[in-house]
Amino acid sequence: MGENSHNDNEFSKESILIRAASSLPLPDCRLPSRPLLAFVCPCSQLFRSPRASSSSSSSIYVFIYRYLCVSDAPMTEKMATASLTKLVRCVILDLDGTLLNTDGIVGNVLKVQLSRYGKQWDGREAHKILGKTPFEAAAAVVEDYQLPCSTIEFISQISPLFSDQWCNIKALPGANRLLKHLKNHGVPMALASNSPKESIEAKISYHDGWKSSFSVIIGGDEVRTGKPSPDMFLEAAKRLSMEPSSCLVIEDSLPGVTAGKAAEMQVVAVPSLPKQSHLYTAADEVINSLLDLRPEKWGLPPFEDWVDGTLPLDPWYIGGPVIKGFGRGSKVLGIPTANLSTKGYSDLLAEHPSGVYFGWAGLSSRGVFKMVMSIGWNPYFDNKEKTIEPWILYKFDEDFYGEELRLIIVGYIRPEANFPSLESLIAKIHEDGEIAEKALELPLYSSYKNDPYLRSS
Ligand code: ADP
Ligand code: RBF
Ligand code: MG
Repeated sequence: MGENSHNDNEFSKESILIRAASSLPLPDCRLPSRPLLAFVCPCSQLFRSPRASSSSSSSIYVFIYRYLCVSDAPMTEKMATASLTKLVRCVILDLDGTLLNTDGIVGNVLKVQLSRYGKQWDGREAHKILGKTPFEAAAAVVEDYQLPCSTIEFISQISPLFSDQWCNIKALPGANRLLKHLKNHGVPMALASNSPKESIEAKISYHDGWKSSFSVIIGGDEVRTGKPSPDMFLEAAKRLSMEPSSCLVIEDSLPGVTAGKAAEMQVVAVPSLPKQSHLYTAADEVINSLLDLRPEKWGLPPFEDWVDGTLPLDPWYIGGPVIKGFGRGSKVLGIPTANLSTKGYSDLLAEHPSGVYFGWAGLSSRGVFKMVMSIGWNPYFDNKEKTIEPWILYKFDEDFYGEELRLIIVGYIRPEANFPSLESLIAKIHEDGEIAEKALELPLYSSYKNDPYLRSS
């Protein structure tokens, strides 16, 4: 094993576990040709999942290429200890904006009530109320819009409007998957929201299996001060009988992240508003959506549903005539994207996180083809609007602007990213193309090729 080898005795079982977990290659990381550490280990010591422990007699080879921090330097005791602090045993989740897509509903309610005062709700102010307690959020709106009523009066006006909407709130992409996964692996979960307990219970009652997923549910009315105070998370840890350092908090709002760090917990931020991730510097990790959560980074069991670099999704459908895109000459770069108008699809687009997806493309007079696409703001170009950029994995001799294009999106590959150069962006897009090309051969995805939606116009 050469100069980077280590004596097994230098590491406790716990530190082996975290380093084994963190050895999973992350996107964009180049692995050194030789592992930093290699050893044979019984499965029972390596994994916490009940399935692995039931086959405790088997051993596996573990090759450590990379530590949690990006470094080729040998791991010191201090670093091993730092890795250890990342191991968690339970998860505390926020509700609105983290598990539930409440942002649209909040906007709709405020739009309705402000119009009664002759005012117009401006969505750009959404960040001001995100993660606040209901009282603080209402007070901010009353003040910003100079409403001729008290905060309490305003709350009593909007409360029934909100209650009418609870049944319409959708789970955010990846929320059901995450809850099921953690529940199946026996990871204790708590729900901690600034909303009153009664509203939490009402909202989650529309989602099968949610209530029973949580050992603890804490509402803003059950603690003295809501987030950003750590009270709620500390109370959740106490009721779960866990140390704060064993808790992973998942939060979409800045007050929530502040609260989680103040409680000395590990915090993953999933910002619910676009282009905000740079503000979440306090979080231990910022991800784009729950689809990008890697539980193994925190010592929790990894998801088992990724297939050859792709995550199968419930399919969704979008179509229309091909329109002119940004005119950046993508065709010249070998990645033409047949843009679709986003008009009429604003709800669908808002529902799906930005990222790289793949599926099947039908062109009315040409047939059905494999397709890989990005949805989002193209961070490299920092677009102002969320767009759909489908690259059809076929070489056409001519353009087909105006033709009817039908897409079925069947899987997810990765979040959108920024790149240091156009060359590296193009290389990554080609890599996405290869992943999609191969995955679409799998029966799991290939069956959609025959869907009549792709052939009708
Ligand atoms: P724009 O800025 O208009 O999107 P692009 O350089 O991205 O221009 O070229 C996109 C156009 O190229 C599409 O609208 C389509 O007419 C044509 N085209 C040719 N081959 C392909 C392909 N394989 N995938 C997508 N579009 C293609
Ligand atoms: N743009 C980005 O800024 N970041 C990305 O990670 C990214 N990924 C893409 C993946 C695929 C498969 C495709 C087709 C496009 C992607 N784009 C991305 C968008 C690309 O910048 C855009 O299509 C071209 O610049 C044309 O406008
Ligand atoms: Mg294009």
